[in-house]
Amino acid sequence: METRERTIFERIIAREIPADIVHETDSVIAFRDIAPQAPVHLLVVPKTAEYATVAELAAGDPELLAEVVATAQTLAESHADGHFRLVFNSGENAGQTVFHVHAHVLAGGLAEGSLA
Ligand code: DGP
Repeated sequence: METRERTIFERIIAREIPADIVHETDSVIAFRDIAPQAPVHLLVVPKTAEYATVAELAAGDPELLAEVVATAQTLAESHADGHFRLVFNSGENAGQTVFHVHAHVLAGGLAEGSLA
């Protein structure tokens, strides 16, 4: 496995820095984004640091990707009306800043908003 720099999400998972954690299992954690872009903006993060992008996760552990998606649905139901946008930024030029795969779950009245 390629050695990667330790990211902020590993430090949140290890409880080295605080986060508003809303859900956790053995394999995934979810917490509120520090800079919300929607009324509900959660991040769903696989605990393993092995995958930087969603494509790597899909290739390496499709069941874990399915758990991330199912978690997004569950959280959209508990935090909003069950409707949500799921965003995976992949690569610097797409706005990815944390290279530990994570899903942005955006919810809470987005119907009038743009996709950007
Ligand atoms: P991305 O740009 O797709 O890599 O998303 C990274 C997100 O992580 C960004 O929306 C802001 C969020 N974020 C960065 N640092 C922290 C932090 O320390 N705590 C929390 N809760 N969110 C963070």
